[in-house]
Amino acid sequence: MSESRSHQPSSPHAGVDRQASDGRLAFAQSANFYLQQTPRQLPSHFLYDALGSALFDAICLLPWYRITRAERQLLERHAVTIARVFRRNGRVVELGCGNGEKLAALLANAGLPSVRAHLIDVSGAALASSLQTLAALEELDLRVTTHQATYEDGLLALPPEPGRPTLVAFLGSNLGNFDPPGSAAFLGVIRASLQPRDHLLLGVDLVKPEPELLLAYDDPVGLTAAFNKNLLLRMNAELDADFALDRFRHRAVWNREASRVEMHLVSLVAQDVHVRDAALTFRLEEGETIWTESSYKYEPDGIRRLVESAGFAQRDQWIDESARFALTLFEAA
Ligand code: AVJ
Repeated sequence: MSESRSHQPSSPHAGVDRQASDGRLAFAQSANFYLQQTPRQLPSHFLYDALGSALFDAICLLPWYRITRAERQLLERHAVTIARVFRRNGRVVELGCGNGEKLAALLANAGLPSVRAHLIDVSGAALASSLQTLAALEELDLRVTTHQATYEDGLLALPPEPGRPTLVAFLGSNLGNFDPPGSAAFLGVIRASLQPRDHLLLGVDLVKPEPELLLAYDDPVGLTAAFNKNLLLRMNAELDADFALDRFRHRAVWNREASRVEMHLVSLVAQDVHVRDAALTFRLEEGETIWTESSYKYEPDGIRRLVESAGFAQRDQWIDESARFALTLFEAA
């Protein structure tokens, strides 16, 4: 399902060992499986092709989407404390680096002479912009390796370097995309990739009043709607599907019992759709939805319990009370 290939460094101070998963085949297989589930759904990492990554970057600039700015401020303020854990010859492994600005905020304020970084993202466009963002840190002797892969495949592709302190950075509330069993299991995968005394830096969005949550995921400008609908565009382009984008609308709902914001694509009419390269035809009823993302929201204590159950000990927690966002530092036990 995935193939490895190495290619030439695409930036002067980056050594690149990219593990490109075979995008289209994995996408076709997932579309076939998940679109036939009840309810119909798609894994949210498929939102991030080049256009999806660009739309997400734009969402981060919206006044209603406060995660990015709140986290950046916490990273800047506490960079020196955080960097202590990988100061001597260490490396940072970032899961879902996006445009690189989260890591740049940390490293620009950490006061380190040199560091190695492994960037893992499913989006090649995101990795390319991360390399550009990090290239601006001219003072720092930084060696970057990119891995175009899912989190799990990226972690498996890491070279074991015992003796080099490692910080896994899992920021931007990316953990929020996992359901509770999935997040516990994935934190176990992270723990298994680390040695005792390595660290995990986790940025997670907190529960807040429903109107704020809905504005963050259904913005009046329509960027989040475009981000969501781009998934249909992507299936049309890559899987020879025939979704009519004007027959769908974006919906965000706060599911209080499950503590998650859900994104859906609502079918405005009864319609038949074909996803030819996934060998799939199905009928959507009027009002039926395709569930495209969950963003789980946490309480500070819940973060501690969840991550400590996976074999970590909490060392520090910083909270932006206004945006309701938590940055937590854990040590592998
Ligand atoms: C990048 C997955 C953390 O869930 O808040 C933004 C993605 N979705 N607006 C999130 C997203 C809709 C974002 N994550």
